[in-house]
Amino acid sequence: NDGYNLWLQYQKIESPTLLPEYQKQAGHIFIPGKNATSDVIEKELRTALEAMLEIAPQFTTTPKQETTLFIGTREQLPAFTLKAINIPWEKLGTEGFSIQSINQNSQKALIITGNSDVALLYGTFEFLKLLQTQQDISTVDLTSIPKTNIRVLNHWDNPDRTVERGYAGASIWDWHRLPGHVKPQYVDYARANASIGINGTVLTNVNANAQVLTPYFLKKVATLADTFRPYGIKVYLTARFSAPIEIGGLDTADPLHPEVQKWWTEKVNEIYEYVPDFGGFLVKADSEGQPGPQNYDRTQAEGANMLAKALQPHEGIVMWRAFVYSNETPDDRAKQAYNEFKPLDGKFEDNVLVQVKNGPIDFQPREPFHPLFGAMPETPLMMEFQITQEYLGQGTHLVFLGSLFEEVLDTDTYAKGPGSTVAKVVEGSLDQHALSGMAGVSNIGTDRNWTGHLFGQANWYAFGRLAWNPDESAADIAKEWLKMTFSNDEKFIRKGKSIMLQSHEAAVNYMTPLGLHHIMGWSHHYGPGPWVTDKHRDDWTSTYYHQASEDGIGFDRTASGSNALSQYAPEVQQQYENLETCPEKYLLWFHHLPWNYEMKSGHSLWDEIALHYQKGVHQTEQMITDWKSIKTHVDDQRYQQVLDFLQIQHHEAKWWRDACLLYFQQFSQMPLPEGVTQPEFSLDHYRQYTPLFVPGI
Ligand code: BDP
Repeated sequence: NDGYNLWLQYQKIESPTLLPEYQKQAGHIFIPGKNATSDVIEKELRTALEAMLEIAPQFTTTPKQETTLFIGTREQLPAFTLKAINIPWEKLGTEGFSIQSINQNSQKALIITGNSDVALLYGTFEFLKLLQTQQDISTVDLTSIPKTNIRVLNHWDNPDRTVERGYAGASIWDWHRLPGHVKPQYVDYARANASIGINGTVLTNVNANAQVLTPYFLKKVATLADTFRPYGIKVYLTARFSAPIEIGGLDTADPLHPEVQKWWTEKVNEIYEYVPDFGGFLVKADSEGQPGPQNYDRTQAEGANMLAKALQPHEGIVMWRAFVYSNETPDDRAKQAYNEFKPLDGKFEDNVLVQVKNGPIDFQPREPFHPLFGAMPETPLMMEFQITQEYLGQGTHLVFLGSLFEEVLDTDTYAKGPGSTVAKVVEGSLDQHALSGMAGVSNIGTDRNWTGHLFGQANWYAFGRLAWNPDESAADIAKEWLKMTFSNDEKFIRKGKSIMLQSHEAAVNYMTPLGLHHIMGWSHHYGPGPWVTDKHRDDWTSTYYHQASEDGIGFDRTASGSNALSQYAPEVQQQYENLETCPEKYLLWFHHLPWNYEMKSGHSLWDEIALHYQKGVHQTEQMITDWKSIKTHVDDQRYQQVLDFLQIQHHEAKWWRDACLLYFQQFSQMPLPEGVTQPEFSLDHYRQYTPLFVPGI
């Protein structure tokens, strides 16, 4: 088992009580629909039920005496089933579904229903999950409605098939052979995404050039869109702001110039000829060298609205990124996106979502939430999480991101008083937005197991589940994923969960404890680099962020420093600026403190930092012990890969600890506290060591 089947393993149900029950329930299936999506439903059921229950289910388009599973919309279900169920049809919208069991002819029947074919597909995957996780299906009554409407993967895939920050091989989009050849992997990609409710995919990198908008590519894009459509997945593309110049032959890309507007309108119309249900554009503008409206002294809203208007007749949307910052702006990088976007609240067209990274810097192991969440009530804000682990051990370290996502979503912005969580902003419920969404920067590549690290699959899974319902718990998601991917055995689940649920904290401990951030190796971001300094961009160096010197460590973002804190609601400000109430996990994000500052534990700050690094190392050791203890529940191939990677992770956790402590010790001039292992090598050794490989490729 190389992991290709992800969480859709459909392992044989061994339980002597559940197996006959499931066999009885799923043996005769009514699916009246005859279209591409109902074909997909039928195919998935055949595959899954044959593998799990060793039966070949009988399908029918007219209800029969022996039918025990009914899959249809309100219009399609037979009248006697409709009478027996109680469905909130209005609330389901187009994607929500219900599964209910009824008594019918002295036997149990299960009804899977919703208002669209795709809702039925989602319901079918949920039904299969009930079997995969070995639930009692004798009395099911569940309704599930997505809380966000745009749930998309962002592929940072380039036309040449390299993947920006990709650690699982090359891009799965084989542009060269498209549209001629549709790889079976595209279908499995769509299945996997549909099974967790993802309904869109941005095929191209935010830094991609404008070629993706030319007919040569659009033909290929159309084939992918055709492949994904039955699964309810729309395609989106990145739009390089200067495309009118680069592929349109104009001499400007000024969003207020009529020629430019005309060019985009025609380009959009052309795209819809290839892809009639094209989703829209994702745009990175005025950031890290990408062109944007600033080049013409226009605002981000003027840039976004120009594209939005071109898309409006087709009901397309614009996802306009808030990741705008510049090293030429003297202000703290953490403040720049807010400064740029906050004044534009209410100025965006209705079909624009502003896509905001979870934290104000850049996908660090831990960041406080981005201050824009809650600060732009008139604008739908879309969450951007990074599933690919750029700053989190990439394709090698086991870090379950469900915990990170949950931590951010659960945080209270206090924008409208207590309870104004980031999740509510993202769902649109806080400010009553019709449009809402979540984006995840994909970790998928051509590796047989898709994500490099097998547990990277769990991060893709967790993203989908949280995009559907941002209030879901990471622990529940971990449990579900473990059951579907490996085993339902209780001991396995207990240990597996313990590995997953401590893994994020472990990585924070051995990389960037207590609010430290951006101290990774230059450019590749793998491994420690607290010494990185004196580069062409100050805001990409480590010394900019940790500010370590003899007098202490940490970035002062209170009023005595950059005052980034002022961008949060007063309740958050007060909590974080006061050393008594600032959560220690954010301490050095907001405060610059002396090495001997006394922590709540009674330790000095220096000792506490050192002990956190040590703890992180210890946690990786524990993860290995836990994994070894569940060997018998995992097939050899997947067991060994995870074990090897855990051992590398443990080794590298020590590398992080030793390099960072030796570096910071130059300033603290304090000895390592008891319990912290003395580094094996000198600081010079660590400084000279740079990975020469591209991790994971
Ligand atoms: C940073 C990455 C860079 C991306 C950028 C972005 O280092 O490769 O292009 O984010 O989000 O994390 O645009």
